[in-house]
Amino acid sequence: MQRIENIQLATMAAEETGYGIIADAVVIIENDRIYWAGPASEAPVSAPAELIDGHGQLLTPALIDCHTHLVWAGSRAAEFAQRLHGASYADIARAGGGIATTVKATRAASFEHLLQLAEQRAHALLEQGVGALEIKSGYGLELQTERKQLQVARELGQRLPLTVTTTLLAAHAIPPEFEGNADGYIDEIVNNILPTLAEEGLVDAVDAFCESIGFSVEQTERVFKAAQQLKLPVKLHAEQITNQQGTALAARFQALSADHLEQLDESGVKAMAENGTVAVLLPGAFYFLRDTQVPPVELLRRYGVPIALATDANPGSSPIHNLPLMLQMGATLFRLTPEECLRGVTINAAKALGLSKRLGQVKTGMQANLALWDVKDPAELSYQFGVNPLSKLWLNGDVHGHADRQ
Ligand code: DI6
Ligand code: FE
Repeated sequence: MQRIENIQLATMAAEETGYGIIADAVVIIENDRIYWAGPASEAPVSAPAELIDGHGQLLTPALIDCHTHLVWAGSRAAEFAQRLHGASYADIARAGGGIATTVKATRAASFEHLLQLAEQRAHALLEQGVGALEIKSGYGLELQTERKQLQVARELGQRLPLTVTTTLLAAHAIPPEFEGNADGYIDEIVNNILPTLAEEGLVDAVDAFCESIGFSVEQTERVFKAAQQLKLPVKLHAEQITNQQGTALAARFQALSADHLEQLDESGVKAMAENGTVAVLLPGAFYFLRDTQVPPVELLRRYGVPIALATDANPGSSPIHNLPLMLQMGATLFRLTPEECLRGVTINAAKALGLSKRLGQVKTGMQANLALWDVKDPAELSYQFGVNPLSKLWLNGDVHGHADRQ
């Protein structure tokens, strides 16, 4: 047992808003679980435990990055330079670059090389206090490479103390083999790629890119129906560049989340609220693509849609492996409050992954994924950027990484 004392605790357990602060708290860890968490004055006398003095620092759930494309090879720096000469993200995609560039490099890369690249990125997140992350495929666009990406994701979850969930994003772009035949590729996904990889236990959720430069609502629906038959939850890249009404479709399939959402309208927000779909906002992609249309945060608030924040770490639209930066960008670019930002990478991120029974809050019975921060006010986590305030990280009850600064 470990007994953490002398801490300010942000349980993040309040249902609607806020941090769920307990000014002088105790948290008791037994093996990989939280045995007890609450005010020091009510703490049980525990069995002999290792005492940890938190020195008045802030304890929160370990952070969760609920939308990443971490497994990829190659570089898109040259395309970034093209964008600086005036080409748009969509122009580059239409000219055969963009996602297709990364698909070529990822198909050619060995499992070991992909693993090495992804491990470096995941390790960077771990050092920032991230304890769980979602990893999407989508740079293979054929069975073998989609499998390779998901296997790398699973292997990362074995090698590192991170909780990794996998999402099949085969419907990310049309592969060269199916050029001009998007429906043929959707056939291949629903008849072969999805059932095969689901059978192999590699798929925790299914995603698609519903967009003018991606897949139509009808094509997305076919993928969702196939996922539903396999009893897999869905999520969607929706209303990022144009409004395709993909969010309403996702909500109809009780999607865990709809992500990006810059172009989302009120009917989509309403559909999300009615179906418990989380809004995953991705300020890194908004920033890197120099988008100007901010997601409808006020509407999301008004309808009570839970908001999560994630890196969208990927080589094309968000080459950013930094979740704390997303808190600051969530606040500066989307005007989220610091409470909303922290909820966005804890309780609401857990909801977006379907893991809210285990992760994202500090309460009895949850996985002991905890982060201790050398800050007094939790708003510091959305305010300062560039100095790492993490002083201790527990994952599954074990202390990890980072220098212990106490
Ligand atoms: N939307 C995004 O922002 C990423 N994928 C997607 O569907 C971008 C992926 C890339 O450009 O490589
Ligand atoms: Fe994405």
